[in-house]
Amino acid sequence: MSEPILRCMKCHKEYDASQIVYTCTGCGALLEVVIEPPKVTLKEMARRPLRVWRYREFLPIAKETPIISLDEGGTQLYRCDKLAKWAGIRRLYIKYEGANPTGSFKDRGMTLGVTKAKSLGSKAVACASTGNTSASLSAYAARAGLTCYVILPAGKVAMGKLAQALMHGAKVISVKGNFDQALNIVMGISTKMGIYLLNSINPWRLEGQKTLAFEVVDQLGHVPEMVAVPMGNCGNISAIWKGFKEFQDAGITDCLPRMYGVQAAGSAPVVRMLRENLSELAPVNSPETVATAIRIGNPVNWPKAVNAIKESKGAYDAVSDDEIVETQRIIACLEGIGVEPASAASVAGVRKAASIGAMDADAEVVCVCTGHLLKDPEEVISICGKPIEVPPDLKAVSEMLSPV
Ligand code: AN7
Repeated sequence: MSEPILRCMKCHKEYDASQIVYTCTGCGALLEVVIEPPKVTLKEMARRPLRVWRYREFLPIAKETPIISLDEGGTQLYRCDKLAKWAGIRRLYIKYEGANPTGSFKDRGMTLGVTKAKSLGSKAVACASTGNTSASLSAYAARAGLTCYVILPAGKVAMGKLAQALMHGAKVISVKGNFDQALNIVMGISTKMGIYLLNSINPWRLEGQKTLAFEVVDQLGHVPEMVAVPMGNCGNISAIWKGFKEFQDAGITDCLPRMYGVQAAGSAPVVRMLRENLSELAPVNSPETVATAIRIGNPVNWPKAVNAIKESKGAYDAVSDDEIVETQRIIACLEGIGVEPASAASVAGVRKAASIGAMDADAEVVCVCTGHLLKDPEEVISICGKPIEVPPDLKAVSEMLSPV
């Protein structure tokens, strides 16, 4: 089997796997990992537990490399009949990425990315983050014994995520700017200071994230018609699409889903680009949304996401903060599944598409719910309010209850 390589999406320049490079040194475009489709069946891989590393033949890490892992992946795929009815479609599943070790899908990427960093001999890793990337990277860096630097947009990172980065021992630096500015800074620093960069511009990280597609095929027993994904920096939708394509290339599946990318209305440059048929992304300079995870105005992976949506004959839309918050609450109350606001965007997008006739009522959709409810407790209190306080006696409490 040939070794995995990196290839430029635009000029096709190739790099071998030992080079530390994030974008094409020739033309500046994004790089993609290219692997030879492995000859392995689902059944053979099913001897291993349902986790990211079940699919190791598809993961571009040499067999002898020590893996840095927290047993990520293997997240639940919940069938949600009440939610499907609410959204106006036949069948809806939630792929619950909040069940990962640090509470988001980022862990799938970080097991790959930090394993790679360690195998390349890096001593320090860094990222800019709206929160979850930093929470995940700091945990995996701790496990690997690497120094970790995270650059955050000041005041715009949910408390749970910040708590994680701090407790796992990362050096946390807040900049008085937004995520896009933080990412520019960390990209400059990592090249200059030899610190390994683990934002989703790093194509190795996305290799871990593609396993979500593999798991869905394993859990559902077939390829779903549509996969709805919230988009921020646009790495995840690209990675998931790559996963579905690789399963098809390897002969494991014989069809592909449509990819549905959903952004928050105040932070929707990719949706605007596609809607207005622009040839380049027009960044949003001051992105705003309650879903701080996807408060990103200049997503670096937009070319990959646009490819995923176009190649899959998929769809795209933006949802308002009100729709996001309402959907988050509905998912929690109807199905018992706690997700953070950005995660609810995928389900809100499905409901919107069904209501305007952009999605077949007969569709079967997998919604990727990317992060856990507990990530952003302040948002919860701001929408649900604080609990009612009463004196500590039976009468006062029973007055609050309705008789059954
Ligand atoms: C819960 O942590 O970008 O489109 O710096 O945390 O792959 O960026 C988070 C992104 C969706 C968007 N849902 O994924 C970060 C960061 C949640 C997220 C996204 C994020 P991408």
